[in-house]
Amino acid sequence: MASSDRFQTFPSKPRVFILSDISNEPDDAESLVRYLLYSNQFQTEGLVACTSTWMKNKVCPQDMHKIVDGYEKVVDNLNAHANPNDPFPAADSLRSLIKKGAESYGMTAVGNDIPLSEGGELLLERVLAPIDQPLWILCWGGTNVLASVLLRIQNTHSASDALKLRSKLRVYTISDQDDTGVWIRYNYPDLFYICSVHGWCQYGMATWAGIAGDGWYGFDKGGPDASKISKEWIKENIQIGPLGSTYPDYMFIPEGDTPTFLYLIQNGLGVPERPEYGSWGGRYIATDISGKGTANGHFSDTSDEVVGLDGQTHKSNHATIWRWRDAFQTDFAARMQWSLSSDTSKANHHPIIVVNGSAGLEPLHFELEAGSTFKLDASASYDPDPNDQIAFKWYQYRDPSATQWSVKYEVGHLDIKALNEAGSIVDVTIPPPETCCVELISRAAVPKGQVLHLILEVRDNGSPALINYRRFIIQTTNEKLLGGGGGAEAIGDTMKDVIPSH
Ligand SMILES: [Ca+2]
Ligand SMILES: [Ca+2]
Repeated sequence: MASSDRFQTFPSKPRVFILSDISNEPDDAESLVRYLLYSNQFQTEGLVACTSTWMKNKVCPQDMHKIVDGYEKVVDNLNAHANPNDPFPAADSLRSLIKKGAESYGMTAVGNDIPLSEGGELLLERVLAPIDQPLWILCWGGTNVLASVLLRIQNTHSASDALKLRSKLRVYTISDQDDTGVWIRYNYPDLFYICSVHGWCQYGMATWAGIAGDGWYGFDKGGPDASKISKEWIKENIQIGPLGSTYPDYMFIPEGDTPTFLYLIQNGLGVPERPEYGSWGGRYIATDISGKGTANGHFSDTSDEVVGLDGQTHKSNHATIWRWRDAFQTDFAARMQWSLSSDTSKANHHPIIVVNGSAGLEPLHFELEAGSTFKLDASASYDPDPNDQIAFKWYQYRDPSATQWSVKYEVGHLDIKALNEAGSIVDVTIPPPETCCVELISRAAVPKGQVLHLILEVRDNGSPALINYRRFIIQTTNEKLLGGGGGAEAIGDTMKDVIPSH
């Protein structure tokens, strides 16, 4: 039997505040069910029912309560599968965070003389709390609760204090679902704001649709595997037990809002402060690179190149999410099993990755000279389930290193060589300077070149099989300024011998 103190720990928990237009259609309820199965790795600070263009004049906090009632029946079971250091929150503590947002649409709830809703008051309190850790505001519907609080802060603080308060906020919105999204981006361009921006209601364009929208919206045909988002799979694996039975059947697509917290899940893959690094919640990139850096501002769509189910390479913003679908659906199903029984021998638990003596989930950073070789040793990794074996897969995640659309012309290759049969120890060779440490157009050698991303994926053989990740972020260096030459002043001249002519 697994000993619970060997289960994954979460020493730091992102602060999360959810704004949800729950019950405009079933999908927010579905997302909340999944969220609660991860709630021991978050510090939940608000669950606010809000409006959107799909439900303009009412809010439905009572439907959050129904799901928390289901959660209450399983929380003891869930705790049997959690490390004792990181228990799931009590149902009553979650209930106390459920509030109503404004019961009106968009900007009609935002103005100097318009009082804050009770959800707005709670959000304001959490923004003003003297805590340095960022507050993640996950927007599953309209954003007028957030807009009203930002305006209140502007009206009651000096410009510099308001800016400082905003600098603690991290927003991930599921497109614009009312007229306050564009107002927020226009008035507060400093706000860290992840959002696919596209024509009004053109949701098939949005990155988040990659969670499950390929069939409904008709993108990336043949690429994503739809087997684990079918109604049958969901019925069998998710709609089970007291919590799972609160998961409604989907109408359009399941869980369009879920990428907001898939992005924050602590599995070693994502780095929340860096949307361009990619995670289960997708990959986004700064819209404005004028020098504000990556700490704030708007992050919008980018793409990944992924080999799909059909064996073809698909390149799209949606692929930044659907590439992980098998893993995040399997993870969801495994956690729903936790809700059914406190017997740890009847469920699977995540492998724990230990690399070069480091057992956390945070990325490991290296500065390594172009052309050099270094060793990574993950052989101390283990699985807390006594009978599980673990397998190691190392790969370069190339897309986050590219500054241009053409990953294949731009990003150097890491050479990865297994040193033992298990594949738990590898030698990694950094590409030569001419491919990772020269400026794109001038081809001048630079002392610090590309940042390369290496992922270790450790999978167990439990049922269903679970994955944890570790990310290695490698700043390439070029002390002797080697490898330069052959550039020009214009990109076309530089690339003319590289790009095949037609
Ligand atoms: Ca929603
Ligand atoms: Ca296991």
